[in-house]
Amino acid sequence: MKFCIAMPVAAATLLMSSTAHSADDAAKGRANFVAADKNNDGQLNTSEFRVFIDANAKDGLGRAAMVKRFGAYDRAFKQLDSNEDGQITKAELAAARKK
Ligand SMILES: [Ca+2]
Ligand SMILES: [Ca+2]
Repeated sequence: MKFCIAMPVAAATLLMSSTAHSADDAAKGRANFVAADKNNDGQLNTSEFRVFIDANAKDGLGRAAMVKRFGAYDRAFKQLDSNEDGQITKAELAAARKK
């Protein structure tokens, strides 16, 4: 398989963009978010984000499997964390989905 170096970045950008193809996938994504949010603050920190990506990868959501394969968690996190507070909110995920 051939992947260019820019792939992880593209994967991060597209991480959530293709998850809304069906209501079912969107529901899975939301469930994975809640499950990954271990401290129940409605946001994902970097370690919770890894759990979220792994769960999405397992469900075949978006490009999560690609982020996982490339180990591009940090890069994906930085792209999604638009206010750079080290937490990813549902709003930030939703915003990324619209890009
Ligand atoms: Ca959290
Ligand atoms: Ca944030």
